[in-house]
Amino acid sequence: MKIVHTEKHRLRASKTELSGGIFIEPHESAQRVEHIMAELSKRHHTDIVEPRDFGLEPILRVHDADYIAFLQTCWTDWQAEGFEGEAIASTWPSRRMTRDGPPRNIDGKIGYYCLASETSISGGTWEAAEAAAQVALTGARIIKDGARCAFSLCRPPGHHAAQDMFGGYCFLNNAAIAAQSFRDGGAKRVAVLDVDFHHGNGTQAIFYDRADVLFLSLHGDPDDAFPYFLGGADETGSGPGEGFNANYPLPPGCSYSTWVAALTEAMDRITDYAPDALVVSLGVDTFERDPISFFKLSTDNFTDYGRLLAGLGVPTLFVMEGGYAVAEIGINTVNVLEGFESALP
Ligand code: 6XA
Ligand code: ZN
Repeated sequence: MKIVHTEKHRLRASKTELSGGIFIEPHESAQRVEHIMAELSKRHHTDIVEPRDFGLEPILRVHDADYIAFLQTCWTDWQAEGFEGEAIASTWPSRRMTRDGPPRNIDGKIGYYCLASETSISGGTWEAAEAAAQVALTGARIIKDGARCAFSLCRPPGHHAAQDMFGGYCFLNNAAIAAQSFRDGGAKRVAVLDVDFHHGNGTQAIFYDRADVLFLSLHGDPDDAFPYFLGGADETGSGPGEGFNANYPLPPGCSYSTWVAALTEAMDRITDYAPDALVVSLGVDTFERDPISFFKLSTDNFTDYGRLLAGLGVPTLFVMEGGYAVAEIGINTVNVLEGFESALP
């Protein structure tokens, strides 16, 4: 399968993550991609292509123009304010704070566009995020041109980013941008299946009132896991999108047999929907030794569910999301891709 990759991911080189009340080295690091690339090479996956440049237009099909302008200028505005560290939100339009729209001051503005404060913005963040969106769009184009599958090795990840919000290590919603590009390229129905440990709140928000994109997510129960404030089983879509959103919240310690039972239900929904294309938000933080998650998938389980996904018989774009057990991230990711390819007819 073709793999889309760019070294521009390195421009996302934030030094800090707010975690448990202290600043730590970010879990979401360039090393993640290095390990995936090394494993791909070790297992002779050599069909690696650079992204094409589709410009901003397909990104603006998903994200608001004022949000994009904020991402482009945040770091310069933050520095101009005289702040010493990386740009981090500390004030939000929370309950009972009713003033609408972004404030002028960057310290207020960043809170307006932010959903979680672990994620800082620093020099190069916008450039890397924009490149990751092009990686996703290039993967979608490869499939539109007739390939059965492709892997967009996006970094930074995307599924927490909504129309006008960043956080959870995400800035632009790569999977949603790819799904929208399938629609704009003529696909009638597109499914997005999110197998990352965390709920894809951004993707859900983007497509929540639409019937042309079915969103399904298997994730840690939001009562126990980030992003906490979305991802319940009762969120089924709204208006014309009613019935086209499906969440499978799963408990701490979730075993592969429980997880794959939910996957099978989600896959049945996809089969009934009969999409022209499938985008898989591929996070491997479901791994048993992931440092920030609580599912119990083993390395072999990734191969197994890769095989199952091929059985859907739908052109499939894999888009990289999370996974922080760095030593095993390559093995687990490539296992999904190889499992999938091995089961193609
Ligand atoms: C830290 C949790 C961020 C989760 C990032 C992730 N507050 N999302 O892996 O899929
Ligand atoms: Zn995740």
